[in-house]
Amino acid sequence: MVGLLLTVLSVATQPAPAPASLNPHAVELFERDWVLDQWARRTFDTNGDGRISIEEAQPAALAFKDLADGDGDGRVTPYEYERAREFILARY
Ligand SMILES: [Ca+2]
Ligand SMILES: [Ca+2]
Repeated sequence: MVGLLLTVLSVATQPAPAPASLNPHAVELFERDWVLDQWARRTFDTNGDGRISIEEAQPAALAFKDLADGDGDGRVTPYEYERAREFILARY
């Protein structure tokens, strides 16, 4: 009886697992490059704290990939990255 209660309690108090879809590396894209960071903060800093969090970096990284992947093969090459960076610098 006590054992069952303990089992129920330990299940109930376990922290919720982090969403599997979060990519912790997405945020590095913006920490590494101020041009991308500035661009991302305009649209994706949803809580307005001036920083791109891991959660906020997910849609931002997807949007950057859409913007940068000129030939649509699903990968951003260093060349495409530089072109996208120039585009952002010129436009934003
Ligand atoms: Ca934020
Ligand atoms: Ca590409």
